[in-house]
Amino acid sequence: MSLIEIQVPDIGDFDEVAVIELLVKPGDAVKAEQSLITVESDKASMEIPSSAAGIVKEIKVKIGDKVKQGSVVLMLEAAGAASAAAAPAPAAPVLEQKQPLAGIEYAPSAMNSVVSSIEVKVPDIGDFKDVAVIEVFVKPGDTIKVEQSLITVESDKAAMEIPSSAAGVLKELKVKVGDKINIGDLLAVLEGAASASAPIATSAPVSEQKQPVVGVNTAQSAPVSVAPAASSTTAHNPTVAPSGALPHASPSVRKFARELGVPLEEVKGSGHKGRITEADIQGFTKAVMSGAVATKAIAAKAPAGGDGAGGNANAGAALGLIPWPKIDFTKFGPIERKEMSRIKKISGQKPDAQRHHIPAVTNHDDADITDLEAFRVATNKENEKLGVKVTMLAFLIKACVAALKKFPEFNSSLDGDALIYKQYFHIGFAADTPNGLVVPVIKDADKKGILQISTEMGELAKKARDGKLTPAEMSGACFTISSLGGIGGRYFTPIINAPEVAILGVCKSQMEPVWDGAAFQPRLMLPLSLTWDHRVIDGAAAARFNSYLGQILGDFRRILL
Ligand code: CAO
Repeated sequence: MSLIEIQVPDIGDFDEVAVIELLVKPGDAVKAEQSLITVESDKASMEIPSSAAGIVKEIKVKIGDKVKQGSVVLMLEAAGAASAAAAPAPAAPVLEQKQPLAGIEYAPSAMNSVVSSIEVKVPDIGDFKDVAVIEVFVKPGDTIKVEQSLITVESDKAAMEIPSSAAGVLKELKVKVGDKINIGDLLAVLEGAASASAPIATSAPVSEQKQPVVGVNTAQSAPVSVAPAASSTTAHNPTVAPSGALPHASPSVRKFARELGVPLEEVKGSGHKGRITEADIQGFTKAVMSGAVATKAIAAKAPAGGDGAGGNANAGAALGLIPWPKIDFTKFGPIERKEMSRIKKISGQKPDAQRHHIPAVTNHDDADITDLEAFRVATNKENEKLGVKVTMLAFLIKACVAALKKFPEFNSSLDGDALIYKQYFHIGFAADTPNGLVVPVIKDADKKGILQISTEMGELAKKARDGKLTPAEMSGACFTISSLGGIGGRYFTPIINAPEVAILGVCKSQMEPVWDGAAFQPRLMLPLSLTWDHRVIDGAAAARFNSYLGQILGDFRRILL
């Protein structure tokens, strides 16, 4: 009997992985290749097997310890000469013993022709918890490519396809339609030929893995599209068609429908809980082509029988409103009917409903930004070579953070009879994109300077225009600013982006004569429109908030006070 050290083998590129589980204890008899501990990096978790058989004498690590290749895991009393002979040199890599480690796909050099089991886990899907699986694209036996979509999940904010982080043959699918999943959950086990590729982390590589494809723009992408907190008890069940009758379909089915010009809301879904499948789109298209079915657009153009109704005649019925009038506009002249983009539909319908839930009031005011604008222009001149352009909106974000700090109820949300006061300062800004309105969020704006905010705004606005914002980038705002300053107008009434309780609308600044007590002076005045939820904020507080904003914008040094 000899005492041998069992060490951490070659675990690829992972330095200093944390021990998260001890699978054996002193006195246990272990076999060669039996798992001893589980370690986890930010990319993968893996079990470390024993390189020899014997009795565990002493465990040299504990949960939370960081280990790396060569670290001693435990002392083993080797079972007989044969095993002792099989005991590896201290750095004996498990890989050389052809022991696949769960969660890692090995480099060809390490595994030769060994087939490994690869765990595919749910990657970073933003803040979304317990999202429902609504569609499964693959079945056991399928050959899966890296990045191939495996399933679609849907939260109340977005539908997204979850891609595979590895290639291989699908051995086992661990989820089914209706399951709720979270980041890190095991999705599938692939059997990957070791010759496939260099090591690929398969355990939810948050930053390294391609973002899941966001197929449906999020509810929060529109400044007013999130259900108000008061109605959160009737939260959207992702597997049931929402009452607004928005069709349920995966991003790829939506894309397919868009390519064919099929109005999704007119297709009857045959999938789980009425979900529209690709076959439904094909069937609908065939039916239209054969004349068996007419789309609403076709019906509207028909000389007789078509009512040409715009909008949903029943919309608003749930709110007790009179139905939208059905009008045949063709009676008055030529028309063209065009489907609205998905974002427009969301950002149009939900604010409408929300206006009826929230007693919203708007205060208008002006801020004298003469000096601030001069400072902004000078800053941009100085920073020309940095390539960062500072716009008024960056100053507004900073000014709003100061006002939110001074008036915390503006940084709250209703939760039944209670108010949730947020101690973080994430500011959303409405961005106009070719597909409609979205609201990217500058996170922790209180901790960032004007230049950093400007840089982030530029990046987020570009992603918004390219339709590449992730759900996480559109979530979590405390307060939203909707700036039409680059376009024009004087004042408007922005609609609150619930569950936020206020929103600032900003229009184009212009030179105005302002009385200074002795004479009129030309001053650059910025119109501010603050809409607030009267259940949380009262008129006096709103006037103070606006006036404080004006003071800061009038003299930005006040932000330091
Ligand atoms: N007064 C006068 N000029 C202003 C201004 C203001 N309040 N705000 C911006 N400008 C100027 C900028 O300085 C810039 O001028 P130069 O090109 O000469 O430097 C120009 O207008 C364009 O600015 P911008 O719009 O590109 O930049 P921004 O930071 O002000 O706004 C963004 C960025 C993404 C918010 C904006 O492009 C946008 O999409 N706005 C629309 C938001 C919207 O649709 N709101 C309505 C929501 S409710 O339906």
